[in-house]
Amino acid sequence: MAPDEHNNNERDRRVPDAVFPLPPSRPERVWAPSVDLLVTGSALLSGCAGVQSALDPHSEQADTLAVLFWTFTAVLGLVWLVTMAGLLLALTRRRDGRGESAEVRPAVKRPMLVAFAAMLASSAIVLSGLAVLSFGGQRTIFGSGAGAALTISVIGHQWWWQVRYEGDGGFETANEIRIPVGSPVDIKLTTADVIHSFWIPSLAGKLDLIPGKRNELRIEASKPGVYRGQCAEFCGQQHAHMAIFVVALESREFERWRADQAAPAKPMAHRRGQGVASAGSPPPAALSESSR
Ligand SMILES: [Cu+2]
Repeated sequence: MAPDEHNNNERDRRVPDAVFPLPPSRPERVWAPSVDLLVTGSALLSGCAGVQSALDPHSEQADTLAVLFWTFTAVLGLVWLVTMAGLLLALTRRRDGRGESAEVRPAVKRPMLVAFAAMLASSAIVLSGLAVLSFGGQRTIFGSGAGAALTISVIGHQWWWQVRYEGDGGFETANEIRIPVGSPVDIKLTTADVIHSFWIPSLAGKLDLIPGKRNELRIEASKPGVYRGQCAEFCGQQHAHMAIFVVALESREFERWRADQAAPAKPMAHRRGQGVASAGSPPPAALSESSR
């Protein structure tokens, strides 16, 4: 008996098929592009709308940011396509085999110089255009000062938002800001501990809350509704739960709510049965208002 045959027989005795059965043969998976595309497309598109999306703007500031985003995406996407096409052309183009560089061939040198100058000029034009657009957008996004209908202080804490309505009859809320629709509101941002970042994607860009400093942001909702925000700077273990809701109300409804908040607190007996709001969950009253 040959040595290999002996070894095979030994292995067969030690490893019977009953102990290690062969896996059943599986039918080859057929790629279903329609299902895959549907799932991927749905996942991508779900990020383009909703209560927390920079691509679903509901204010002038967020509109400006969305326009900047789509303009940059379109222009830079086009630049990428042209660059890839040029690269592909350079890789696949046949050389004449003489091995001479462009510098020693006058017939090639001039077109190369023209192409180089065109690329340099187009890069300068594209970058300058995007820079002008970007700086122009900042004037809208960070415009503040005269004309604000309301000033609110927001103080970041680990891990909640303290909201203080300034002026006569001032009051405080937690994790919820109510504003009148169509009126500019200035928000002063400070922090009581570490760096946080205030971001309501549907209403404005993000702005950091930095210890020892005060930043200001203007928001103006163009439509009533509830807009979710999120701390956008990692600030500790519960950072992911540090949410805030902006509730945009019609002017009359806002004034009624504001007067109610500024009034002396009612005895607890009248408030029995009402829940306590916490960071990460939308205000029940606000949601019922928005679903009307
Ligand atoms: Cu945070």
